[in-house]
Amino acid sequence: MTKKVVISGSGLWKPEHAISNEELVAAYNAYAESFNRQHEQDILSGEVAEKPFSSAEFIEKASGIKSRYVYVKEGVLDIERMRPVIPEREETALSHQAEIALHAAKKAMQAANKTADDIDAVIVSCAYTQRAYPAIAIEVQAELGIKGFGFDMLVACSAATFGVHRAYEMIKADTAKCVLVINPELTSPQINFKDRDSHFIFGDVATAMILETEDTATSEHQYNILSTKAVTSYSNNIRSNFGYLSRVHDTDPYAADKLFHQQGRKVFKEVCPMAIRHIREHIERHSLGASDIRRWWLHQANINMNKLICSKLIGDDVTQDNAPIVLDEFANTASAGSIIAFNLYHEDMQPGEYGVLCSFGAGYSIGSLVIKKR
Ligand code: CO8
Repeated sequence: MTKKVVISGSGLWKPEHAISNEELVAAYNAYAESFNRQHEQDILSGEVAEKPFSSAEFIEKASGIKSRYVYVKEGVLDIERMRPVIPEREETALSHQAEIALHAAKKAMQAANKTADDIDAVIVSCAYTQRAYPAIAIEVQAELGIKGFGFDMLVACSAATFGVHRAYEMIKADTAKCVLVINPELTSPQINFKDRDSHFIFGDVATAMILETEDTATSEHQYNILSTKAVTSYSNNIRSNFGYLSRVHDTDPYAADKLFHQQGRKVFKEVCPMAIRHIREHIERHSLGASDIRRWWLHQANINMNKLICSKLIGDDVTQDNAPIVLDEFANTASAGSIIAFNLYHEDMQPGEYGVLCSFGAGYSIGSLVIKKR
């Protein structure tokens, strides 16, 4: 008998610190002013490019972002530093990323009515892990007292959906019965706060989901996963060159190319049509049209991308109710955006209603799930 796999709970953890556009722009502009003053002669001779100023109005209009959460605020707005102060912890202490992963995991377990004994696999899937090994997932597994196995995986913007895909397949294949998928998106250490074009884009957050079979699920809100769909297509337009070879390249490990950087316009133009095609093909597999979908939990990178994608799929009737936006409060949280939207906007779904969860971005990568409320 084919097992029906359900999402039986989700969890969202947000840091206690937030930075508004106004605060961020004030710090960046003070930094730019100071930089330009210090390099006045080189700027005049054309050897150094003048730092342009940022604006809160531009950020909100171009991205839909008003604020972002940060794990640590100290240091980010200090123009002598422009990066958070996150002290290295002892090897025997809980790691930063495991800590935020645990916050979201516990909330998802509570929502799904699960204890550690019910879970037999942990996937930590996000844009960056703070170390290569031991896996953050295994550290989380140990902290929670879960038997079985855990592993980390990285797929940038699509890490969360691809992680849920793997959990779905593991349950289908009977290699696990109940899987905890966590997305501890600690993005702030990789943001170039000295770069006007990208300093505003990202925020920190952690999300989690529990997947299991229909026959073990007891939670109030359950969603059958009808199918998953993934595609990747190599692109250099969103990139970070920081990695374990940084030590041996003998180049500046703090250089701008070691941090997140992108060709935002190109990304916009190339990813939107890919995402529209991908979602259409996915729902058509179930003989569903856009009007059959009650809710779209889309990737949260940029409000204008979501508006464009939704208008092509749904038409004029795009609302916060059918395609929720969380960018204003959270900014782009790498892979976690669609899971945040799901977490905040799902309890009113009625049995039998369909939803689409979809991520799109770096790689390029697109991952989607068609789900149905039980
Ligand atoms: N303030 C004022 N003006 C600005 C600013 C600013 N901060 N930034 C740019 N401008 C100016 C530009 O210089 C330009 O001026 P001009 O016309 O004179 O040349 C003008 O504003 C317009 O600039 P753009 O064309 O660049 O502006 P856009 O309207 O395209 O908006 C965006 C820029 C918001 C970046 C937009 O292109 C976009 O969102 N693109 C898609 C981005 C995207 O989806 N990226 C994927 C992100 S990757 C991801 O989700 C996960 C990656 C892994 C995690 C990384 C964690 C760190």
